[in-house]
Amino acid sequence: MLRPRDTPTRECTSLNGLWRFAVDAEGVGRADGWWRHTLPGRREAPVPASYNDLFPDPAVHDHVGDVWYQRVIRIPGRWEGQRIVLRFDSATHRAVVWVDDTEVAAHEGGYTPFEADLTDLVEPGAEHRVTIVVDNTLSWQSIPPGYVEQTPDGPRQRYFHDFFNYAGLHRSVWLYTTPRTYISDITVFTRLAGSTGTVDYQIQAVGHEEHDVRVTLRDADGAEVARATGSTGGLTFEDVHPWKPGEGYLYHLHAELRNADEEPTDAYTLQVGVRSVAVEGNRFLINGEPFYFTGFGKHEDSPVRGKGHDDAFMVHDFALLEWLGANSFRTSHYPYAEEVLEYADRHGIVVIGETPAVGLNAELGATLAEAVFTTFSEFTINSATQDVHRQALAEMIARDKNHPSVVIWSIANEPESTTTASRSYFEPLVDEARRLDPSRPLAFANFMSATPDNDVISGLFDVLMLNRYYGWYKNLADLAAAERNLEDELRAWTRKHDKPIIMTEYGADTLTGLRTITPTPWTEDYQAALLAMYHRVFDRIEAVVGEQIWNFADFATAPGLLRVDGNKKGVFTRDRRPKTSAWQLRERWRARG
Ligand code: GCB
Repeated sequence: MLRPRDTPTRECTSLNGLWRFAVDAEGVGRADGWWRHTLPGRREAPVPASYNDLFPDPAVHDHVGDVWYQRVIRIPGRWEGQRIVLRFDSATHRAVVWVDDTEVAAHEGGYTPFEADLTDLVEPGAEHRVTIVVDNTLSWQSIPPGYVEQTPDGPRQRYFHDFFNYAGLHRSVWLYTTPRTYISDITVFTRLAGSTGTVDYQIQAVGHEEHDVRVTLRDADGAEVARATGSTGGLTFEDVHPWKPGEGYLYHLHAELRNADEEPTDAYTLQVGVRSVAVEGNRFLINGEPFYFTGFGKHEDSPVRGKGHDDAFMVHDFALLEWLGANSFRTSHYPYAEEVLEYADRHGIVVIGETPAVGLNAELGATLAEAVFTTFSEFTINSATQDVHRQALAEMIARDKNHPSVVIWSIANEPESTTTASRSYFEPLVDEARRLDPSRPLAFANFMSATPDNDVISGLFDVLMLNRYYGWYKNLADLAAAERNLEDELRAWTRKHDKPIIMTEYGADTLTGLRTITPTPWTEDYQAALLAMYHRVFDRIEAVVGEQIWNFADFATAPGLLRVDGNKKGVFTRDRRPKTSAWQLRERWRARG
């Protein structure tokens, strides 16, 4: 799925800014046809942003169900004859969209884009009312899953993941044009052989006009390096400048449709990084060279905006990664805004892309939602959930397949993985991911109680990603025991599977300013000592090819006895001030070069 862009044949305008906003506390808006009129009340909400923290009102913060956004747009008069598209980069977790009185789109899943073709509905030069209802409810058949408990005081949302259920329009909204016959998708796969680079491409087009496809590849300075005709093909060229961790070199792939008179009728330019990714035994190779991941599991999370994308926080977070010498992060626990992946592409930061499938695990349900259930059953996570998961996976791959920064797909975070039911659930999803993208290694983040002895799904995947909390949820305040247990377990994994291991989570909640000499949990010193202990162990085990600390920054969660105004495992506070461990990581990671 292509991002909207201005090109010689396309125009793109942002619909970000203030929209009218209404919380549908009684759940009557759909029945009453709220899209037909101006929304009730006087509230406005910024897009992009979560709505939860905007108003000092628990009824908004903890609302379960629909909220409505609305604005009037004017279609530029010069768009006559063009195809006109409305695109939401995300609506969390599901949405229905109307233009004036007509429903134009519906979408399930909170972290991938969707579009509506408005060509036959809108009039260039005229004003139209755009209304979107966004539902934040999590159910057994949503990804991520959850359930709504009906209490005497109203509905309460329960869920099995450890971050606040922020909702709303978290990302940009666009109105854009394409010609009537247009390039609908581009897929590239890249290869390297010595100094020869190859970009295999497929261009999809839609529309009635006869056309030829022209493709030109230019280097970062604009010099042509290869060209081809036809909707699929390979561009091979010498003296390739590969995309590398730490150096996001990008080529420009210009795709053009030409009509019978040889005139360009549509044009789109995609940034392409030429690199290869492979797993060989217990090594992870980028461009044929062993790669060691350093960095974090992150969240899209900041004060006031919640999960709303923010360019200032994005640039700052990447600058902090660079300051630390970190080379990678995981998009825990959902696909991040496309701006983030494009930034990673340009700056050579390596990304593990994750689906929103988090909390598919009864053990976590018991601790995070005091809920007792069987993970996979007819009444809980079932084949309908699996379909939604498959769709989320497919939409993530469709959106992010061309990003050189993305080197692994993570299918889920900490799902149940020790039962035959879990195997039956995941096997088809793994097959589907391989069919959709044969080029990238697959993984999932493994939960602490799934050990080499009882795990039954890791064999399906290419890389072992382990989330471990020795020294925190186990062996609290006993780092010596934690060190022994961590090392024993890692060695057991290496005996069972000849695969690279990335520690995708380890860490300790830490309150900034709390200091100690004795090993005391929640202090800055304990976090630093715990991380140092993990690093000693990693350095002793060859199969460990990466360390991603949980978490980059403190983040908001649902209330919990173990949560002090959110999860405090950040190496930075929520407003991005360093804790003691940041300096220690900087020393370790910068020394790796
Ligand atoms: C985990 C989860 C992550 C939590 C973290 C924690 O295993 O993957 O979402 O936030 O532990 O801090 O408990």
